[in-house]
Amino acid sequence: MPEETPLPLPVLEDYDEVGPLVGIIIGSDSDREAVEPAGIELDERGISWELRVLSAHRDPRAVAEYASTAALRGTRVLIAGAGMAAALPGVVAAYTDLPVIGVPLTSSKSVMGGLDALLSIVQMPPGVPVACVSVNGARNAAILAAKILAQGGGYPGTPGRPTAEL
Ligand code: RP5
Repeated sequence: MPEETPLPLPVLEDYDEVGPLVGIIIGSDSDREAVEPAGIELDERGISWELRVLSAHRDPRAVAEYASTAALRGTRVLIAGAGMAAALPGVVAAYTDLPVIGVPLTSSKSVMGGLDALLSIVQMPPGVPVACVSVNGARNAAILAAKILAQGGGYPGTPGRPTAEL
């Protein structure tokens, strides 16, 4: 029998084949500083992570590709931070079965210090849940991600850590 060649998955071209345990997505470069505490917290816990800037409004196709392939790469939890009409966590949740933690962020154009983003993230319709931490609560998002990972024995080196099957 001829050796089977895996089918190419063009959407994965930009990403490492095996992803980190946690994927952090933000809607804009201007959100970077606000989610830094999440990266610091995950580093301190020895949990692998990556950060992507992908806007639900400006580049919805890239968001769909990233979210729909994250589990395939072995990622176990997604954190999505955005400000203003923060559709990002909800759109990510629409494309994956992974748990999604939304972080409402304050931006220079926020209404009431981020209330706009808080409501956009927390008011998901029934059937598409997004966990929501406080406004600018990136550190809590990382701690929650760690707790979710601990339930499945998903820390690096733990037997059962999923690997990508491409
Ligand atoms: C949201 O709009 C982003 O998450 C950001 O918080 C906000 C403003 O984005 P920029 O205009 O700074 O790119 O989509």
